[in-house]
Amino acid sequence: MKIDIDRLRSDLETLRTIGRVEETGGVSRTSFSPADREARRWYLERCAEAGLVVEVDGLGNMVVSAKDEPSGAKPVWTGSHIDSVPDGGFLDGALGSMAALECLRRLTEEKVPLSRPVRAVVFADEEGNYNHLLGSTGIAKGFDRARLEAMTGRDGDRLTDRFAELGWDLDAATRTKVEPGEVHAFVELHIEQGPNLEADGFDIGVVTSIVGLSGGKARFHGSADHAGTTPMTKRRDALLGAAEFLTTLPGVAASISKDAVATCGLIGVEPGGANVVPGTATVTLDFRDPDMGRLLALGEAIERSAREVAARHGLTVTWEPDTPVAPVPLDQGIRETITAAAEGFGYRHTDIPSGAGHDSQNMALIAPTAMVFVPSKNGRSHSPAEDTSWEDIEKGGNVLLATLIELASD
Ligand code: HGY
Ligand code: MN
Ligand code: MN
Ligand code: MN
Repeated sequence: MKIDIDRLRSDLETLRTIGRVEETGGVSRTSFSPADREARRWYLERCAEAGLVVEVDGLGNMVVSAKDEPSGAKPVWTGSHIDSVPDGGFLDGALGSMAALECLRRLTEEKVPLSRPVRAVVFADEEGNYNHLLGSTGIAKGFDRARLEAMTGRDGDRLTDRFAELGWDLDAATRTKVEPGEVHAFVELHIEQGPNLEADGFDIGVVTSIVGLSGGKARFHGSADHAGTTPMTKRRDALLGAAEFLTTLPGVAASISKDAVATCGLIGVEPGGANVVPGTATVTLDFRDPDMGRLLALGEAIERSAREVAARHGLTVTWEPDTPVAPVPLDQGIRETITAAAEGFGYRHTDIPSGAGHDSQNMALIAPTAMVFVPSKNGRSHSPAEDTSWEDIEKGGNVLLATLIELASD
């Protein structure tokens, strides 16, 4: 049995128009933005058209079921996210979300006899406008009210204000946790977002493990002063300190491991005027390593470097760490099921680790979890240049469908 690639393609091409950036051809659907909300409404309509039932939890995670699903047995979940980074690509998350829906439609229309329900899921705020992997963290670990109230987005807006606009109840957002054992298995289809599958001519990647990731904000505090009258020797320029700190990051990462990476993707300067010496500079950090011990060491080394540089510049620094998301090995049994599915179709496959973060690493905390990758053209992602051939998308969808049938048949 195969997916309907024309229908999946049409869905992906329609979703691509929601939040489309005309100048670049990219997609801006940061979570809970007007574009993301429109995409959610569109997704709900697609589910309704297919006669499927959607449950939305307090964080906006959407879980889709068939009306006449088998009762009693724990469900198999599959899915991804439809939010995007600013000016990102049209496949990151969208592929796994729409392929999940396509698989559920195929299983329903073919009335495939299964012993377990298969459910399609769309996780909220995977890209971390407010919190990296927000929705799946809510499912795997849950959030308390204080954590949610403290969350701000890239525009400095508060998550609680977004929820108020949507009419969503913050208490419900603290009740999203799913207990281990409630989900029988989870599988996510995703683009590789790196160059390896394409370079080596593979159709399918069977993901072995997902990188550990963490982050935080370093806030440098100096003194806001007049840009014309304050001598260079008398300044406490917060941005100069932050800038020097950022130049230490490649060395700090290299001191931890060859796989460690650290990125600053957002800088905020206050008060923020061309003729004002910056009083405060805030830099975001995203850092990753495949090993948990090294990930924690990387966070400590980054904080140490920020403090050393701040001291040299006569600044103080406050470090606001994110909660680290541990690296996870993916489930051996499901990996074998995916491999067998790829072989059944005659697709070239290989085992591959993931350097990107995914909701799967949270799902792995509560259910046996695995991932299927398809090649990314030139390895590009988090960019409008992100692309994958429709042939490869079809292959990924077929492998996902065969894997779900197998997992829901035991
Ligand atoms: O940032 C990431 O790794 C992912 O795309 N959320
Ligand atoms: Mn992404
Ligand atoms: Mn993604
Ligand atoms: Mn003046």
